[in-house]
Amino acid sequence: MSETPRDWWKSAVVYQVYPRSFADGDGDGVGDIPGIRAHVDHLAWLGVDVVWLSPVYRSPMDDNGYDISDYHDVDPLFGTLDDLDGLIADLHERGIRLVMDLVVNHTSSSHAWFQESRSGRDSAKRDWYWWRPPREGHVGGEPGAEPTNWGSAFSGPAWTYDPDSGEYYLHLFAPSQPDLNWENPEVREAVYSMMRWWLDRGVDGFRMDVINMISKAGLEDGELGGPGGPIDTTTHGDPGPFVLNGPRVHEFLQEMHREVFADRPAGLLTVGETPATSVEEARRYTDPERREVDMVFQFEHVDLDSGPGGKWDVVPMSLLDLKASLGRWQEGLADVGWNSLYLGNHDQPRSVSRFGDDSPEYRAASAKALATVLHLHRGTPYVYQGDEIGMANAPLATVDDLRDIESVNAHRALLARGATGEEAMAAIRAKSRDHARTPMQWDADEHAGFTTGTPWLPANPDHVEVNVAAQREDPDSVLHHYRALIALRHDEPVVAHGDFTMLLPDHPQVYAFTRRLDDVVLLVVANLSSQPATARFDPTWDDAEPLLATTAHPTAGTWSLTPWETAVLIRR
Ligand code: TEU
Repeated sequence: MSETPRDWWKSAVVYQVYPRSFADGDGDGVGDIPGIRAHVDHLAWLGVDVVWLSPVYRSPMDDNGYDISDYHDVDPLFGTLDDLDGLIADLHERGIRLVMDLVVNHTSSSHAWFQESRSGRDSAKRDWYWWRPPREGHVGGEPGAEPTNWGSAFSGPAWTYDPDSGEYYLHLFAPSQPDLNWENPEVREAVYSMMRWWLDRGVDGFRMDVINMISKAGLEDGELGGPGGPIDTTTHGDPGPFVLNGPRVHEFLQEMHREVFADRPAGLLTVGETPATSVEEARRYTDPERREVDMVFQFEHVDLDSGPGGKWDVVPMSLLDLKASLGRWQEGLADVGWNSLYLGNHDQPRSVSRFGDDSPEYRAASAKALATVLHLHRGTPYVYQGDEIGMANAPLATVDDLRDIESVNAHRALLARGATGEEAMAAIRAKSRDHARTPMQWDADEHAGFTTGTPWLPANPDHVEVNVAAQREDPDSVLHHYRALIALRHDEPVVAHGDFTMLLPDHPQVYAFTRRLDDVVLLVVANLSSQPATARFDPTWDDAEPLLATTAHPTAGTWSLTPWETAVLIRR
């Protein structure tokens, strides 16, 4: 791999595996590493270059593995370190790299570091986490005694009281996810040494969970009543300004690069998950000269359907907003920096339900149209498991259908705020992370071929129609379309390296753009609506070479597009 170009990931496509829901090898109803190994040929057939594996480390699983209690072992639910070595070898044999999830803003409260830290105020690791006395004039444990008014992303306060030592610890997520104190150099060295251990073991990089939260600007009360994302700011202050993109975050990432990556050959990938990050900030994170990370996950387009009340205040999103947002990111990172391209992941509803039309009539067409638009942007596309067959949202009829800690807690908080049961479920149904976590649909069998046991979350009933086995047989399927898009990125340098120009920014139905590299120009046109659309483009495109089973035929520059129809043309 020593001859790999430094920016190899520009022509790569990443596939995200959420291990709990991908494939179950041992029949206990939970996906595992042997299950993934049984399906690596699916990934190779699809043609992806990299697998990002969501956490498989030892964990109490309060947040499905994003609460890690041992960074150096695999949780028995998912298998063993040997299984993981086997998976790395299986993938490498097929030319696919493996990127691990790195969750180091916080650990699990069961991690030995935290156990030691909480053992008393004199503990040698006390300062590895954020411990603070109760607010002045208050008695610890009483409401309002928290050191700041911050809310946590999973409802309730961001501080939990420890009666034994009389102090609170900070957790921006669940109480079982205490935040590490990156100000302490011992913490940073422990993280870097763990990362080196994994690279030495053969992994090819990291997707860094909420890495823009590791530097805290100060512990002061946050604003009440503002947007606050997942935080209920009617009851708690917004920690955002104090914890997002904090004063030392770039210094820490540069240090990490020096300590972990600088001396290793090209071929590794670093991607930072960075909620609430602006284009300007993203340029700083991904400017190759600065040596921080290769690319970021930004959140602007997945927050467009959040109203003034935050994540659960669901508002309609227009295609014009989506184009304006993604277009601004294309422009902002045109000359410096690099973006990850995604419409869904394990934290988001299914993209075909949210941005497309998941009715039987348009599910396949809209899944293909969204994929076409996304994959042909400038940036590195991420395929979330199941998106390649157009998997849709789960029914989620009642609160009993929810499993995710965020959804379960948000449901309770919405009721406490005065929402009716149906109002609360409507918000959850629009945004729940559980939608993305139903079992991968391999075939039409009872549990979609995911498990021989009872799945931890039921398979979406639509798996009898929507599954990998059926789509492999159908050259016109969503699955074959994804495969063709991935191949196109590998084969046509303009897709990876060309510049980007948005066309028709004010067209309410059509998403269109060109990509250009030297003399090669690609035109992408997509009707992202369930009604017919017309659009006009330069008539010189009339006779251009069609790619990707394009069927639309323009006449003198005028295009008539059926619902969700796309066209991709190339001129050389
Ligand atoms: O997510 C961080 C994040 O900002 C959100 O996407 C998160 O899901 C939040 O609840 C939005 O409402 C990362 C992981 O991807 C997520 O699965 C973890 O739960 C979270 O960090 C904590 O580790």
